[in-house]
Amino acid sequence: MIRLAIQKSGRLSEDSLNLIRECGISFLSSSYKLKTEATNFPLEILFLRDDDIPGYVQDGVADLGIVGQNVLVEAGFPDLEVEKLGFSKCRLSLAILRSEGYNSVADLQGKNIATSYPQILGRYLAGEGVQANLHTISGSVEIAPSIGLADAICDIVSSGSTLLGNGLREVETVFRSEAVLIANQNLSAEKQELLEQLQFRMQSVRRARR
Ligand code: PRT
Ligand code: ZN
Repeated sequence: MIRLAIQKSGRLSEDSLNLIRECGISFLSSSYKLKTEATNFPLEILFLRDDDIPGYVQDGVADLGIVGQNVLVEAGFPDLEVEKLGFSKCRLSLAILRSEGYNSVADLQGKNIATSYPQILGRYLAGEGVQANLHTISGSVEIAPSIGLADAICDIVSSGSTLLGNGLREVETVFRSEAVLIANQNLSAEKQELLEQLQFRMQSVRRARR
């Protein structure tokens, strides 16, 4: 039996469940249960907060997980990725108030930037030779500039309408993300075999969708 952690409720949940079903795996799911067992494949599914998934897979509490690369890389476990899944595509971008001028990332030198992604942003800015003050906040990052809490933000963007609605404009793409399958790095031979079967089915599903 192999154990897969997916997001309990959020932007990854439906596509994760659909992918498992399209792999021909059947299971009962109720919104109250935090785990379920497949009926026709030796798979147990755990439903968790997405932020907890990388750590659980790293520690072996779960063998496999489905999570956004943004969360995986921010958690510090990029090496757990085994398969790109092609959904939940988004980008992590820097944005400033629309009324502010902007030439290049060097303009952010010494500025206050609010973000939920201090690790990814810190590495990006270091690579650009820019020193800024990062303020880590866990949600509603987009409101920070308009209430004077920060000069800029770095947050997830997909359509861009949230930035627009908060008077912000995107000035740099810091990181591109999509959902990925992750795996513990010390799987038993038996679990490794189950992982390979799952990857084979996921690749077939993606080919059939194209
Ligand atoms: O409760 P839990 O901790 O499990 O969930 P969560 O609230 O932390 O995450 P959730 O469900 O919002 O997102 C899960 C994953 O979906 C993220 O980690 C990304 O990998 C991916 N994803 C894809 C997104 C978006 N698109 C997205 N648009 N995550 C967040 N957003 C936010 C964005 O920050 C903005 O505030 O949605 C808002 C709207 O975006 P626009 O640009 O379309 O307006
Ligand atoms: Zn989360």
